[in-house]
Amino acid sequence: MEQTFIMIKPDGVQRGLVGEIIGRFEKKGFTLKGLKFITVDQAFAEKHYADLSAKPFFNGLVEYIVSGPVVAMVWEGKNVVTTGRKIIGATNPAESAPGTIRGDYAIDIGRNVIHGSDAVESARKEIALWFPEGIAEWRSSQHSWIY
Ligand code: RTP
Repeated sequence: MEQTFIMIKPDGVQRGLVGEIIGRFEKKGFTLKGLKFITVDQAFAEKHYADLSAKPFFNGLVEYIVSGPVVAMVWEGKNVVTTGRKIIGATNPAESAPGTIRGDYAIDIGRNVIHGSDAVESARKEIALWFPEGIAEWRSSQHSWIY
């Protein structure tokens, strides 16, 4: 089953949006497979955003991500990468549709509340980076009928 990596960024945590954001993924029907509350250091943030290292906003982005705790999560379900990005909304909140997380709760691209993997392959890499210890096991198969 497809998995994606979702992170509530420091502004999302500080603004008290954790419950709201988790609720949206839960109510959609996706399955929570991993969750941790963590403050990362600069080297880790640079690794997570390595693909963007040449961008002019890279240093500011890293500074933002290390500025406080984030909620790192693994969500699972059919098409969860693409659908997760739809739930999150466009990168720039000025272009995110109302009803999306960024459309409802963000204004600036540099403080856009949440991250979601942009492809199955990047999700795999990000989950390995953020959850090297592995993720929780759902021992019962009873939840399979929910989805
Ligand atoms: P994310 O990785 O956080 O889900 O964002 P994304 O794929 O939608 O966007 P991406 O282009 O990968 O950019 C990653 C994050 O960098 C910040 N950003 N700032 N100041 C700027 O012009 C600018 N552009 C991007 C945003 O926080 C964006 O989510």
